[in-house]
Amino acid sequence: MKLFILVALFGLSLAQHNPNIKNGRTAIVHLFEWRWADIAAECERYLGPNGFGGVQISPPNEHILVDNPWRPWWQRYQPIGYNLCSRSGSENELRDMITRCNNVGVNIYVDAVINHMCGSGGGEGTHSSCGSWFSASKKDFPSVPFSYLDFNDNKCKTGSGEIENYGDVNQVRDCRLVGLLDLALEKDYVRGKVANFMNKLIDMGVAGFRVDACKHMWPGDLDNVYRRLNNLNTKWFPSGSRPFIFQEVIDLGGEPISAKEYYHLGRVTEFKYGAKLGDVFRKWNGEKLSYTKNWGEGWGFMSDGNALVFIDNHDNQRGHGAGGASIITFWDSRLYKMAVGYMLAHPYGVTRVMSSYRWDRNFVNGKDQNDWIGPPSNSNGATKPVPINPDQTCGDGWVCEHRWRQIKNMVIFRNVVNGQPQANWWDNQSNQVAFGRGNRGFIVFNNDNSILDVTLNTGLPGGTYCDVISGQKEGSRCTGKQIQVGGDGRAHFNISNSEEDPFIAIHADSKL
Ligand code: AAO
Repeated sequence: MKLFILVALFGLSLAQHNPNIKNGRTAIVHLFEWRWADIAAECERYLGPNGFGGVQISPPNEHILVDNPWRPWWQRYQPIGYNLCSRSGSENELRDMITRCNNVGVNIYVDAVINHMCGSGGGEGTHSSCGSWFSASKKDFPSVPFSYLDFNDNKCKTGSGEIENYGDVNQVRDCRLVGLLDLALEKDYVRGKVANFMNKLIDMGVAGFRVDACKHMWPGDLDNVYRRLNNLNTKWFPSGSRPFIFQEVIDLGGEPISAKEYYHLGRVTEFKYGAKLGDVFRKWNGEKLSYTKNWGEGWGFMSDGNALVFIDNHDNQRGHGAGGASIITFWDSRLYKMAVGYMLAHPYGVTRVMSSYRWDRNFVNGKDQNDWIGPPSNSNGATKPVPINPDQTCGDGWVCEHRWRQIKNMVIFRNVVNGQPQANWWDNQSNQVAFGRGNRGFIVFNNDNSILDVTLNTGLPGGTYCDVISGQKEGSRCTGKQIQVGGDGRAHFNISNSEEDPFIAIHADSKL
């Protein structure tokens, strides 16, 4: 009996590590601050046809409206309740988007903000995305309803009621994170309301959740909430499928709360990944690309089966959260394409690609004063649609990194090599490296200040392959470089360090 329970528990938790991605796809894209209507269209016209497995969406819950600064992106991390109207659209638009994305094989993952409600200084009234009344000072959120009884203030032992010291586990989990009213997730009532919110989304067809601020919640409380979650909707998922759970825990070491406390519950965001790969591609702290021969667990990262990885996220691309200056973003586009390419070629982790919008940065003493600026919007605060240019890029300030040819083609590369082990590593003991994935794909990087000129064993069957970085295969022709692989699997590569994209990738489906 005990063994049975153990197996059942183990089974449940492992299931929540599975992204439930359909049709052998492998990568998720975060369409940060996109409207539901645009995501639906993007699933049909771009993500489905190009092999993207899923979309992380911005929080769909009712949120506070912040006037000062004007409509910052972070207002959506301040829930007013669990009605599903937000800056991205109405509940009907959300449901339509989930349906249309599922119908083209693209999963939806919801950013679930369940640690807290709005900031304690959020005022009183109906200044919220669905117009629900609330009072932050009275801790009253009637649309849920939550009252002052549903918050942790009695449990918190700091003088200010705030998290004052990340070295104190109790503070981090029982006090307010940057002033946000901290929900008492130990209460059965609160757990029930949170689970109802998530279950409504599951029943609408979502495939899982990015759970916000998990460091600030007790693993036992999360376990209880997750156990209340329904299986996924059988219209799109095999019966008995558990929601995919990936938990935001920032663990760069040096704090008593560590990522491993959450492994049994689902995957965890591996923040070391982007911070370290940033050092490597920037050549900071003496790092070299050749040192990544044992990239992944060999670098002290969490085990492969627990990790959700990314180069940058919506916080650290603008100096929030953690990771520091090494984080590479679209602002450093040349390095960014290489770093994202490396991530997508490498077998470690479930990968998430970032898709951003531009904002006017204004650095004062190294800090961006405009780190709050929300998505491209009209003056009334309504988010602008994402227009698609004739060359497939996006307009109106939407960056659409996921549509950059090099990144989109590496998402396809990852699908083509799915399940194949890393193979045929080569490096020059500096910043030129190459590796393959079984006999399905091969990638070569030159991040040195010299020319790469070398013949390598690719592991691929002989033939002519089209490089999917400088171009791509279109019908039977190649718009980029062509690579001849001999019958012995060997191929000659020449990459100048002055090229726009100093890397080459070929795979089974790019064979001419
Ligand atoms: C806004 C205003 C606040 C105001 C508040 C309430 O900005 O001034 O007080 O409203 O009115 C987002 C924004 C916040 C915003 C909030 C609500 O980022 O600025 O506050 O919405 O609107 C911690 C958490 C982590 C969190 C991260 C931002 O642990 O969970 O802070 N991320 C998520 C979301 C994020 C969101 C929230 C949570 C809240 O992704 O978008 O906030 O829903 C250390 C700790 C980390 C900690 C960081 C930053 O990191 O380890 O756990 O993250 O500090 O406080 C080195 C260390 C590294 C350290 C880092 C930074 O790198 O190695 O460990 O330094 O010091």
